[in-house]
Amino acid sequence: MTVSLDLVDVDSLLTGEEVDVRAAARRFADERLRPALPEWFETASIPARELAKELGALGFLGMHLTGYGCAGLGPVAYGLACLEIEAADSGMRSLVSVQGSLAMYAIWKYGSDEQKNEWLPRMSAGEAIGCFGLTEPDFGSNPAGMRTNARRDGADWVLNGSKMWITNGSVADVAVVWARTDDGVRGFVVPTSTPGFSAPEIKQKMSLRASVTSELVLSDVRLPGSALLPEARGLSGPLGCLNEARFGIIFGAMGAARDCLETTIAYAGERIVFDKPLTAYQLTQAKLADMAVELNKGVLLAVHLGRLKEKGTLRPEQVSVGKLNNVREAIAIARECRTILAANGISGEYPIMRHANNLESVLTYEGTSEVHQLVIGQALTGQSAFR
Ligand code: TGC
Ligand code: FAD
Repeated sequence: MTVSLDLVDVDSLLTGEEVDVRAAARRFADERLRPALPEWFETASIPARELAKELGALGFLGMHLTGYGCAGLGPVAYGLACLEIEAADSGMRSLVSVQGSLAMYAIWKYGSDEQKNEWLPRMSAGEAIGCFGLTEPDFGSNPAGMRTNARRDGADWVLNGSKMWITNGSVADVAVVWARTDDGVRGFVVPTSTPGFSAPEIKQKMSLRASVTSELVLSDVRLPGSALLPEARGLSGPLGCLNEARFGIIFGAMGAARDCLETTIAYAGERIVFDKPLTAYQLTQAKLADMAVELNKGVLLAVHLGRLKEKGTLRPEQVSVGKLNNVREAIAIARECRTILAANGISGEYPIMRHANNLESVLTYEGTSEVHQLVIGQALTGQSAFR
C-alpha cells in the first residue's frame, strides 16, 4: 500500500508548473542522489563538480533568479525543489541553496554588470561553484563582530582574515566574502585562484557529511577595485542573502522529515513485534499521527510563506517563524522515527539517522533556533535581546 502523507491536500494549493518542478526534482533525487547517498555520507566525499553540472542542467541552480541562464521560477517552485532534494539529504540541498540563494543571489542582487556577466551564467550552469563566507571562528551568530578586513591599496583591495564552516569552500571557483572596511561591512567577489586564498576542508564532521565544509583563509589577498559588490552596504547585504537561503530551508527541512516518516511507515508495516505489525499498535499510530500532523502543518506554512514571497511582502521575522518551526519539527520527527525503527534506526541502511544527524547542522546554520527565537521575540515586543 502506498500511503499519501498529504493529509490536508496541500497539492490543491500548487500550480501545474510547481507540480512539474517538484516531479523533476523528485526524479533526480530518487534516481541520482538517493542510491549514492549512504556511501557519500559514510566516506564524507561527494562528486561536487559532477553534481553541480547535473543540477545546473536541470535548472536547479539559481532557479528563482531571472536572466543569466537562470530559470526564473517562483518561490514555491524553488521551495518544492529544495524539499525534494533535501528528502534525499540536507547536504545536497545545501549545495543547491549555497550556490543559488547565497553566492549567486549576492552577485545577482548586489553585483556590477561585469560581475554578473562573468559569474552568473557559469554558476547557473553548474560550471562554476560558489561559496559564501560570512561566519568566522569567533563570530557566527553575531557577524557584526567580524574581524576579516579589506583595506584600500591604491586602486586595489587587500583582504586578510578567515572564515569558518563555509559550505562548498574547498570546491568553489568563486567566494563571496564579507569583510570589514573603513566604510562598514562590504562584500567581495573573490576568485579562489587568487594568490593568498586557501580553503582547507573541515574533517571529522558527524553531520552533513555529504557536503563540503571548509575554512577560508585570506592572507593578503589582493583584488582589483572591481571585486567590490557595489550595491551591498553594511550587514543588511549578507543578511538579505540569508533570507533567501532560510526560505529554501523552510521547505527543505520538511523533505527530510517526510523521508523519515515514509521510511518509518513502510518499516512499521513490516516489522512484527509480539505477533503483530508495529503499525497495529495504538502507541505507534499515535506517534505516526502526531508526526504527520506536524509535517502537514510545516508544508502548509512553507507554501503560505512562499505565496507571501511571491507577492513581495514576506518579512524577515516571518522567515524566522518558518525556519524555527520547520527545522525544529523536522528534527523531532527524525528522532521519533528513529525510536520506531529502534536498532535499525541507527543503521546506515535506513536514511533516518543520517537525516537526524544532518538536521543538527540545519538547526544551527542560517541562524540558530535561539537567533530565530530572538528575531521573533523582537517582532513581538519591539525590544532587541541580542545584546
Ligand atoms: P541589526 O542591527 O539588527 O541589523 C543590521 C542591519 O541589517 C538589517 N537586517 C536585515 N536585512 C535583511 N534581512 C534581514 N533578515 C535582516 N536583519 C537585519 C537591519 O535592518 C540593519 O540594516 P541597516 O541598514 O540599518 O544597517 O543586526 P544585529 O547585528 O543585531 O544582528 C541581527 C541578527 C542576530 C539577527 C543577525 O546577525 C543574524 O541573523 N545572525 C545569524 C547569522 C547567520 O544566520 N549566519 C548564517 C551564515 S550562512 C550559513 O549558515 C549557510 S549554511 C549552508 C546552507 O544554507 O545550506
Ligand atoms: P555561536 O554564535 O557561537 O552560538 C553558540 C550558542 O549561543 C548557540 O546555541 C546560539 O544560539 C547561542 N547564542 C548566540 N547568540 C545568542 C544570544 N544573543 N542570546 C542567546 N543565545 C545566543 N556560515 C557561512 O557563513 N557560510 C556557510 O556556507 C556556512 N555553512 C555551514 C555549514 C555547516 C555544516 C555548519 C554547521 C555551519 C555553517 N555555517 C556557514 C556557519 C553557521 O551559520 C554558524 O555555525 C551559525 O551561524 C552559528 O554560529 P556559531 O556556530 O559560531 O555559534
